Amino acid sequence: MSGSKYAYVKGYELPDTILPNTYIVVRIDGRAFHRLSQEHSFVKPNDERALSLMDHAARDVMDEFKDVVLAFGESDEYSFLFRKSTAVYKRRHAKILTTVTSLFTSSYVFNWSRYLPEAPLKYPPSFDGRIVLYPSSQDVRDYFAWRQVDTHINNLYNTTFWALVQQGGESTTQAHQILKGTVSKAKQEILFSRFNINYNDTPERFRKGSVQVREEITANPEIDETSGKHRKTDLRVESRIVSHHCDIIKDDFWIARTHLLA
Ligand code: DGT
Ligand code: MG
Ligand code: MG
Ligand code: MG
Ligand code: MG
Repeated sequence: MSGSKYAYVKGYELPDTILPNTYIVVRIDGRAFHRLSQEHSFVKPNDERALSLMDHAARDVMDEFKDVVLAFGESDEYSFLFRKSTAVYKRRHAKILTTVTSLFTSSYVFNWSRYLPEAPLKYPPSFDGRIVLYPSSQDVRDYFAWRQVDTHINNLYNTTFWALVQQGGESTTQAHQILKGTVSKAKQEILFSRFNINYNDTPERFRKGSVQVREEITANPEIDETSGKHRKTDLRVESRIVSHHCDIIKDDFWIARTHLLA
């Protein structure tokens, strides 16, 4: 085809290579999930089935994209961190973004009925996606801290809001009014004094979001008797994806997993 007189049009396709040596974060977000969650009767404020489906789709992305070392999910969004030196798709922006977004979406649809068998899909859901580049490991840590703080703020608000409505008999307007301008402490106090709910005892999945980590494990770590070292040929580094609902703001998480930002 390249020799035809039409081939010049290929020249209109512009390169879109991402800067080298920068961390690539892909964030996808459900399009109009306010409506999707209503049309399919998601449990308020958190639907464990829908969140588990998001986690499943994220793991499918990580199974295909081995350079994704970490993913964080909350609500209808997921962020994927590629290792800094990734050469996936020669770091072509559109190729990475569109493939991750469409794979996530197709897995979400493909697995829907396993997680929400009682709520058949009424129409095809979709996700938007963006790529953000971060120059330093501190930026990456701050990015994930930003998302986890967001999880906390939204969840505390939603948990208190729906407790007021579902258990407290308040109208949604009244609940909005009660919570207007309240700080975290006041919301926790409402939960405790009115509903005997200790916020810190509510599920970690809801408070902290979902963290999928690629852990590297060395298979066959046999020691050579004469040299006392691992036999190189026997060494196979394998990775597996481990799910957590843990703090990723403090240092501990990152200190225990230095390979994520290496
Ligand atoms: P967008 O992203 O601009 O297309 O619009 P939305 O509607 O997706 O808005 P967004 O992403 O800011 O907020 C997520 C929506 O999804 C929000 O309305 C609540 C809903 N949602 C997410 N997870 C759950 C859940 O577990 N339970 C319920 N009931 N709703 C959820
Ligand atoms: Mg939005
Ligand atoms: Mg959304
Ligand atoms: Mg969202
Ligand atoms: Mg092709």
